[in-house]
This record gives sequence, C-alpha cells and structure tokens, in this order.
Amino acid sequence: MADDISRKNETDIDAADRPARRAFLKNTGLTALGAYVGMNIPFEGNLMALAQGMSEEDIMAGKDGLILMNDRPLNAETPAHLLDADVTPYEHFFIRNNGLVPDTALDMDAEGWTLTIDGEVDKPLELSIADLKEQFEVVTNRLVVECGGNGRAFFTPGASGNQWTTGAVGCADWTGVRLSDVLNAAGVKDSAVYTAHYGNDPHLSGDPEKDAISRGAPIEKALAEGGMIAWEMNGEPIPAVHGFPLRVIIPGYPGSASQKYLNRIWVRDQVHDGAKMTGYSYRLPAYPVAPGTEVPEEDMVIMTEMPVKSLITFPKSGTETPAGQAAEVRGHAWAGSGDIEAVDVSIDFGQTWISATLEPAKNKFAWQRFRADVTLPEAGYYEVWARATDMNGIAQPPVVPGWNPRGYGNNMQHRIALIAT
Ligand SMILES: Nc1nc2c(c(=O)[nH]1)N[C@H]1C(S)=C(S)[C@@H](COP(=O)(O)O)O[C@H]1N2
Ligand SMILES: [Mo]
Repeated sequence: MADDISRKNETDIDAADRPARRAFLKNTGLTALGAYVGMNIPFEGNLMALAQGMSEEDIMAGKDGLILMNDRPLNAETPAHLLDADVTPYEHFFIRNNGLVPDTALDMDAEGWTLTIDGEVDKPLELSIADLKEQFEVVTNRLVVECGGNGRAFFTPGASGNQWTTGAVGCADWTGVRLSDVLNAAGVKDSAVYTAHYGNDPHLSGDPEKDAISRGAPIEKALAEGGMIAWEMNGEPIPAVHGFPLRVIIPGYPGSASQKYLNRIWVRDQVHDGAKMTGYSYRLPAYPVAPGTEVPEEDMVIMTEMPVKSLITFPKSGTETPAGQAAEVRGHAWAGSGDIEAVDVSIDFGQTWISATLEPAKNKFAWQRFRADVTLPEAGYYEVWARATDMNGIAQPPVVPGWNPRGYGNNMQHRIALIAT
C-alpha cells in the first residue's frame, strides 16, 4: 500500500482501519510539514526546535521513540510496546500541547510561582509551591492521563485534530497535594459549580489576551478522590513539556482537564466557558448520531468520564512466536470510572475469550496490569485482541464506537498481530 507509508516497517493490523484517515489527510491538503504528521519516524527534534525557535534539547530532551503528530503545537504519541512499564517513564510519556511551552518551563524557573484559588470561595488563596508543601499533606498517586482524542485516527469519516492512534496515554507517579484539600482550605461556597484552570503557556498566535486552553471540572469531581495539584512526575520536578512547575490532575477525565503550567484555579458559579470548553471542543453529541452527521453546536455536551480501555504493550505487534507454545501477552487496563473488573484476550478475532490475570490498581485511577498466556495452534497469522470490563460491567466494543464530530472517546479493543512460526 503505497500510501500507508507510516506503517510500512511493522505488521500493524491497525492499518486496516486507515482508509478514513488517509482520505482525511488528502482532503485537507496538508502542506510539506503535514507530510510528517502521524508518520512513524523516529522523533525529529530539529523540526520542532526550528518551529519554536528554541534548542532541540530544551524542548525534547530525553524523549525516545515517540511518533510526531505535530510540531507547533508540539504533539507526539507513544507506540504501544513502549508503554509496557507499570509507570510510564518521562521518555515515553506522550505530549499534547495546545499552545507553546512557556519560558518559565523551558528555564525550569519556579522562582516566585504562585497558584491563585479564587472565585466562589470563602477565602481566596495565593500559594507558593513552598506553601503547598508546608500547608497540605503531600501525597503520591499513580494516575493515568489520556487525551480525549486518543484513537481519533480510527473514526470514519475522519475527524480533524491530531491523528492519535493508541498512544496518547500514560500513567505516571504524581507527587503533590490533594486538589480537594486545597479547595476545602479556601472554603468552597454553595454557589460553586465548576473549576476553571489556567496556565501560563502562550497561545500559538502569541496573543497574550488568548489562552491556549482553559478547561475545568464539575465541582463535585474536583472535590472527589484522586484530584491533585502536582509538582513532581516520577519523583522529579515535572518536566517542561508536562507542565513545570505545577499541574492539576483530574483523573478519569479527558487529559485536557489536567492543566499544565497551573497558576490559577477559579471556582465558578457556572459551567466554565474558557478556551476549548465550548463549541465542539471536548464535547460529544447529546444523542447517538450517524457517522458524518453535522451536529448543531447546541446539541454538544461536555465529555466527562473517559471510557474503559486497555492496551496490549507486550509483545510488539508483528512479533514472531513458536506455534504450540505458550506466549505471554500483557498490557494495562483503565477506566474513567475507576477500577477494572476483568480483562479478556482473544486469538480468534473475538470468537472465544481467555480471561487474563489482573493486578489490583496501586491506587484508584492507576492503570492495572493484565497478563495472559496464549498458545497459537499452528504456524500463521494471528491477532491478539484485548477487552477490558469496568466495575459497572461496561466492556470495550470490538469496533469504533459512537462517531462524533471531533473523534473523541474511541475505546475499541486494541489488537496486535502475532506471527506463529
Ligand atoms: N496549560 C496546558 N495544559 C494542558 C494542555 C495545554 O495545552 N496547556 N493540554 C491538555 C491536554 S489536551 C492533554 S491531553 C494533556 C496532556 O498532558 P501531557 O502533555 O503531559 O501528556 O495536558 C492538558 N493540559
Ligand atoms: Mo488532549
């Protein structure tokens, strides 16, 4: 397939789902830079350095094996086999920026950084990072961050935006304070409805009046278990591209709610209407629609809990394994609602399923390890499919679910190719 250049070096059965995406790319007539979009090339730091006028080391130091989606803003996803670790290391953690990386992050300069908590609170707070460390209990939690558009590349017709396949997700150990502790210290008023998160990353246009992104969460979610204000990722200060020096984490929600470069949480008396909260951004049709439907804007509702999902991280798609011998397949499963009940794998296109062993989550909203031994009966081509089921009995569908205009929430079962020899 001449036009499937992005996948030519691997046996990737996901290619079967590509036509929509190829058509989409052709139709939009992307320019020279667009030729890189979604290509499975090693990370090309120079390209980004040029785009942002900063050195390669500043922006992408230490990233390894990511697939570039876009360089301005910087977006890159992780191939599934590089997400095998229980805790996603910095080098393999996907990047999704809507604007530019702020200078404070590039310089790792937290001098004088403050976080303002204001709006519908009894006592507005202005907290330094030292204040956060001193005044609140410091906690570490393993939390998944997944972009709402992860899986977008598989929708038909295609949707505009980064053509994420499966790799806009990671699970890190975040150290900081509970979001609820900070909000409660400020005293949340009865009038509070929604949080509004702000960071200092410049808008792509450079216009200081515009926010790159400003999303939030319903106040009940912000006060619930799991929410954090973090300054460390995997025991190190949060790196530049992931939000240095502070970020909020709203686990289980689209990654966009987890504001990086956090300097203000405005508690609002209405649903937040900041950048990328309105219109079609991170919104789904209020009712099921046929693929390609032009849904009126007023019928779009904010996406909240991310759907149940799993990813096969070992072996790498296309791996050869001896026929008739057990081979380990493993990966992770997670759900916006919390814990996973079960993971099953299939080697016969979903006709029969084998139950995988499932490790408990380190804490709520961490992903959970699954493992299964599969024996491929004879030489030839197989696919391994994985299907996670959450605590509510909701399982991943075998096909792309619920088409929506911007391609959010695709939690179809992940599939890899396995070649028995
Ligand atoms: N300040 C700021 N926060 C942000 C974003 C951004 O562009 N600016 N992108 C959001 C989106 S859409 C996602 S999916 C996650 C990605 O986090 P990561 O880049 O650390 O993987 O950050 C969110 N927080
Ligand atoms: Mo995102």
